[in-house]
Amino acid sequence: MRAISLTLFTIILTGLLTSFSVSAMQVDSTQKSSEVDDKGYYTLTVNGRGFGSPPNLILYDDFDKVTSGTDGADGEQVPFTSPLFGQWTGRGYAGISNYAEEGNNLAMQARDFNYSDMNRIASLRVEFGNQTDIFISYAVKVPDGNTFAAASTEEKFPAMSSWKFSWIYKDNGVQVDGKYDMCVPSHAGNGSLIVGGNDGTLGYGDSFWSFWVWDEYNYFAFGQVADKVDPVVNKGYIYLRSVSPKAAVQERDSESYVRFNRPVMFSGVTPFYDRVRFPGWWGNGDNTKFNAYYDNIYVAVGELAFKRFEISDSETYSQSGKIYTLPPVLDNWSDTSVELKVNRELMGVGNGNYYLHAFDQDNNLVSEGIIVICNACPSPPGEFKVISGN
Ligand SMILES: [Ca+2]
Repeated sequence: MRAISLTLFTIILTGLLTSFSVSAMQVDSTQKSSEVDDKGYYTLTVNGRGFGSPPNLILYDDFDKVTSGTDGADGEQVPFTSPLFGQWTGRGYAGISNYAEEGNNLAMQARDFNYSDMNRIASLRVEFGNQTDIFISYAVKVPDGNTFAAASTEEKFPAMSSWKFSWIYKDNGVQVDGKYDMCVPSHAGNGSLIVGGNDGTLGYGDSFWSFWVWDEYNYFAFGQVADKVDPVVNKGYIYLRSVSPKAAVQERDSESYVRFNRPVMFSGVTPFYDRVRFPGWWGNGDNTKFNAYYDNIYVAVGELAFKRFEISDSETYSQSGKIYTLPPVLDNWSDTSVELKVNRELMGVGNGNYYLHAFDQDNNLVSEGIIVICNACPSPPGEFKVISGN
């Protein structure tokens, strides 16, 4: 998806190609473990070539990790050690994030009902040092019986700006203060969706009307890689994706959307950030019946942040309605083999099939639609058939 305009580099590389072969990232086969590990996850081994170095994974939390003694229950506090990989650094406000239990799945509640002021915002924050490059993905829903933030009735978008779904920022610089901050994304009123913060705006995404589903999860991904010479002057790469069972994949990036075809950083603002929190903020209007669940939070930083493996419910990536970024086991990552962890909650008759999609560090979809979870294949109930290869 990203154009490479390094003509000189291309000329030099063309000369080198006579003596070297360039190995692009490619998936050849997959294999899933038959049993879960001690934390309750299946291991999906991906074999191929050109995997290179792993991304700098900071955190992965699907809130379902089995820990000794307790694995969370409805209304219990989510500990900072909740993530399968990494851990939370702190909170966004005084509000405590509690588990939400829905069937076999656990998620995180965005509201603390013990507060009525700003501290009712239950937000978890992870810090990672100064960075210019990031990729995040997560799932979010408004459960049945609740409203969208600032909406007085269910299944409506309010007129006012009401919900910053995640907030990437520097120090505590979420105000107009010269410290980078970016809401990814923000509901800006009447269903409009914007990627912007108090110290700069990148641009709009497809409106919430076009994809948002009620009582089910919506899947967001956002990433950006800044130019390394001058991130304020030279163009970087910016990407936003929204997905739901209603609308499939909606993407905008620096090549498809003129507003994203720009430098990542802003003049007069710190050209880096060091943390992200979920949710970023919610408020304004009538929030009597607001609550939301967050799940499957993935955070990677650094120049390789876009390199990743996702599974979705469609063989064709663009037609996916549910997408999960899978956490790699960094210690077992090699150029030809990567181990990924798969949530057991995705397994089971009735959950459909899932397909693996691989992206390289430039956000190119390099491998698509390898079936890896076969809940709906013709096999005895409860037996998960593994198909290797494509
Ligand atoms: Ca979960």
